[in-house]
Amino acid sequence: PEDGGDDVGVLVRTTTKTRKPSMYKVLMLNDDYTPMEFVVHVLERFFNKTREEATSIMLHVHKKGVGVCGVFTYEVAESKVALVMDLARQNQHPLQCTIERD
Ligand code: TYC
Repeated sequence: PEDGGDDVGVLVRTTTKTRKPSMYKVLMLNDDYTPMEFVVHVLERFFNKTREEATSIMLHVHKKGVGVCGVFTYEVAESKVALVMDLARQNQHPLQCTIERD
């Protein structure tokens, strides 16, 4: 090369590496004792469902044994499960809620 060709180059990254977080389903489990109205209330309060959506999910869980309340990042999913389980315990209902990798 005309100039001697011994330039030292520096690569500069122009984009930022980001990683999409893994998502987790919050699952509601059926049981024989928790009142239907309590489950509907939980779905409205913690999962921002309308009364109609909440009723539909609750009935699905009641019939099939398990249903999805929503899909969240791990920390949000764990936090929602804790809130649901705390309220259920306070009201002496055996309602169970868990998370599963989406
Ligand atoms: N099976 C309960 C009943 O008959 C209702 C119920 C629905 C409980 C959904 C839990 O996640 C649940 N009272």
